[in-house]
Amino acid sequence: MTAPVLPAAFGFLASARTGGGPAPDAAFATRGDRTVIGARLRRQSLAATLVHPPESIPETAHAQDADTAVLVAGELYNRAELLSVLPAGSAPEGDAQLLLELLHRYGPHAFRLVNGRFAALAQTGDRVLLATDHAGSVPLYVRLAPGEVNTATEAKTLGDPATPRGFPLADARRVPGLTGVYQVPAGTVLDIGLESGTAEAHRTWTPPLARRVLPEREAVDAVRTALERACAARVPAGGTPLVVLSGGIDSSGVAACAHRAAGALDTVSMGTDTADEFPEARTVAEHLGSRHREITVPTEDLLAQLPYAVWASESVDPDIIEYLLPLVALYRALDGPPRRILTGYGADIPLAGMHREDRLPDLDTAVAYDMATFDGLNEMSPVLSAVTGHWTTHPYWDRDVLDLLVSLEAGLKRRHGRDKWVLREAMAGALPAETVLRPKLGVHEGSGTTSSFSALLIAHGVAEPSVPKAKQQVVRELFGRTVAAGRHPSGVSTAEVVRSVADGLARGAA
Ligand code: IOT
Ligand code: MG
Ligand code: MG
Repeated sequence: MTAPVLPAAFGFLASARTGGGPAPDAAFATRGDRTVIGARLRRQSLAATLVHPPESIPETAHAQDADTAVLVAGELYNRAELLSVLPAGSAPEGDAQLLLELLHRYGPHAFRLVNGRFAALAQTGDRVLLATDHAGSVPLYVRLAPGEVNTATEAKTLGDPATPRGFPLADARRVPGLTGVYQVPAGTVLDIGLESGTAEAHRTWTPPLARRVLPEREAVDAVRTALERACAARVPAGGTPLVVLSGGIDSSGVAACAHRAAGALDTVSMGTDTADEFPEARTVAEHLGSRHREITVPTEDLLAQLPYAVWASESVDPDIIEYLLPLVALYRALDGPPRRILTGYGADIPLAGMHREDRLPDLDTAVAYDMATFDGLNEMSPVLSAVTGHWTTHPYWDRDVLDLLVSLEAGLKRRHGRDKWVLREAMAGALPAETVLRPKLGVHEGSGTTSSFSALLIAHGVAEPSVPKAKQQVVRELFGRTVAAGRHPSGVSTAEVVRSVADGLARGAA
C-alpha cells in the first residue's frame, strides 16, 4: 500500500460549540492554504480552519452525517485493515470518512484500531472526542470554555487572550504560558461533554512493558518485515520519496526500504561548516543509486534558526531542540514543491541507541524510561517540516514497528558487542558493510549543534557548568516569545535572548 503524495490536511484550528459563530482565525507555523469549514449537527456545530497543501481541496479531511462530524490532520497507514472490518461494499472516500464509519461501528474505541500519524476531532451527539495517534506524533491541544471546545494542532493558535479562560483539565498537560491550554496525551481519546464541560481520557495505546524472547533469525526477520511494511505504507503513490539521510543505520535502513518499495529514491543530507556526515551518507546514496543532495548550513545561520525550531516544535526541552534544530534548518533549506519525507527519527528510543554501554539492565531501564517520557516532547511533530510545506513521516514509530522494537528483549538490541544489533542485522543484506557497522552518531553531534550552542553561550560569558541551565532558559524564553506570545520567529533574535540569559546568570552569580 502506498500513500497519496501529501495528506489532505496538515493541521486545524476548530471550535465545537452548542451555538454557532464564525471560524476562529489562526496563525499557524504550518505553511499551506487555508480552508474554512462549517457544519451543523443536531446538538452542536463545527467551525474550523484547515491548513493544507496548496492548490488542493481538503475534502477528505472532513466527513459528516446527520449527527457526527470528523476532522483529521495527517494520515492513516492501516487503511486496508480498517476497511476490512467495515460492512462489505463500504467505500469511504478518505481518512475522515473511514474514521466516521469506524466510529459508527465501534464508538470511541475506533481509535484503538488505527495505526497512523494523525490528530482528529470527532463530534457526535453532545460529545466531542479529541484523538491522537499512539505516539501523539501530531500534537493536539485543547481549551475548554462553557459550551465550547477549542482545539488545534498548534498550541499558539489557541492563545488568544481575548477569549475566555479555559476550564482546568485533569488528564492533560498544561502548556506553559498559555493559560487554560492543554495538550492531549499520546495514544488517547479525550471524551468531552460539551454541555457539562467534563472530560474523560481513554488510552488507546500504551508502550509494551513485557519483553519477548526470540531466536536471532526470527527477531531479525520480524524487524525487516515490519520496517519494510511501514516504509511501503509511507512512500508516495507514483512518486519518489525523499529520505533525510545521515548515513547511520537508522536512516540508511529507511532509505533501503523506501527505495525497495518505490523503485526510486531521493536523499538529502545536512551539514554545517563545523561538522557533517557527508561521506557516510554518500556511501549509502551511491549504494542505492539515489538522487542525492548535500546542504551546508553555516553554524551562525543554524543557531539563528533556534526560534524557528521552538516555534515549530512547541517543545521546551533543550536536548530535544538540539536534535530538531539541524532538521528544521534542513527542511527550511529544501526549496521546490512540497515533498513526502521519510526519516529515521525515533529508532534510538526503543533500541536504546543513545545509551552507549554494554550492560543490559541499564539498557532496558533506558528503553522503559524513554518510552514513559516521550509524550509532550513533540520531537515527531509534522510542523517541523510543514513550516516549508513538507510532510514528514517516521517509519520506526509506525505502531507495529514500535510495538515490536520496544518488546524485544534487551539482549537482541545489544548483542555480539554491537548496539542496535537486531536492526543492523535486519538491514545487512541491503546496505554496505561499513554502514551496517557504523557507530551511532547523534544528529546534534554530527552537525556540531550541541557544541556550537555551548560555544555561543560561553562566548557570552556563561560559565561552563551553567551551560545546561542557560540552554534551558534560552529555550524557555524562545518558547515564551514564539508560542505563548505568538510572535513570528523572524522577529525573535537568538543573539538577543542568549545575551539576556547570560546577563541574568551573571547577575545571579554576582
Ligand atoms: P539521529 O538518530 O542521529 O537522527 C535522527 C534522524 O534524523 C536520522 O535517522 C535521519 O533521518 C535524520 N538525520 C540525522 N542527521 C542527519 C543529517 N546530517 N542529514 C540529514 N538527515 C539527518 C536524536 C538522534 O540521535 O538523532 N534522536 C533520537 C532520540 C531522541 C531522544 N528522544 C527521547 N528520548 N524521547 C532518535 O531516536 O532519533
Ligand atoms: Mg537514529
Ligand atoms: Mg545519527
